[in-house]
Amino acid sequence: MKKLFVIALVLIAVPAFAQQTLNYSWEDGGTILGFYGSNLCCDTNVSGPQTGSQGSTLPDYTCPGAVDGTYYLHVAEDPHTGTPQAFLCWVVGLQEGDIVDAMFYGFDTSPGASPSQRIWGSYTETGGDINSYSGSAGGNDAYTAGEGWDLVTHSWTFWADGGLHDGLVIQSRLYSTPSTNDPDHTDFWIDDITVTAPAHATIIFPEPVSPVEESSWTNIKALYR
Ligand SMILES: [Ca+2]
Repeated sequence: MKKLFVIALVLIAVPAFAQQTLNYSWEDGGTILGFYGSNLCCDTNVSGPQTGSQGSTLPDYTCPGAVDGTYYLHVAEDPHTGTPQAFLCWVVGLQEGDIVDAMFYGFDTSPGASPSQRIWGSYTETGGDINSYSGSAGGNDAYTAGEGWDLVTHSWTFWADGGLHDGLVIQSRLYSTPSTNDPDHTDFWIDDITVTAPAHATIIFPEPVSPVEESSWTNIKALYR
C-alpha cells in the first residue's frame, strides 16, 4: 500500500512534457518581431525616462525607465485607427493541446481609460513566416491597470486546426483614445516578457538589428557614389 502511494506521488510530480521558460528584457537593443496595422510606428529600443503623447496632447506622459534592467521597448500608434499589434514573441513547433504561458509589463498611467495594453495571441501557418496569420488565438480581456508598469498575463491551449498552424504570435494590442483620429499619436512602453512552452517548441524573441539592415536603400546607394 505504501509503495503504491509513493508511485502515485511520483506520477503526480512528473509533468507530462518537459517545459522551457525564457525571458527577454530588450537589453540587447532589439525592438519587435513584426506588427499588424499600418499605424504602428516608431518602434525603438530606449533607456531612461521617456516622455510621450496620449492622443492629441502634447508630450505629457512620462515613463520613468525600464521595469527590468536598463533597456525597454517603445512603440506608438499614429494615427489612431483600429488596434495595432506589436509582435513581442513567436513560438513555433507547437502541437495540439500544448500550453503556452506568457507575461509582460506594459506602461499605463490612466486607470480605467486608454492608453492601455492587452496581451493577445494569433496563430501562424505551419511552415509560414510570422506574418502568415491563421486566426486569432484570443487573449486576456484585462487591460494594463493604469498604475505604472503593469503585468499582463495569459495562458493559451494550442489549437493546431488539424496541422494548419504550429505557431503562436504573442503580441501587445495597443488601445488609444479616441480610437480613431488622425493625426493623433500615442506612445507605449513595454518590458520584461517571460514565456513558458513545451521543450519541443522554439521560443523566438526580437534580436538586435545590424547597422546594414537599418540602412535605407538611399543610404546604401550613397555609400557607392
Ligand atoms: Ca529591460
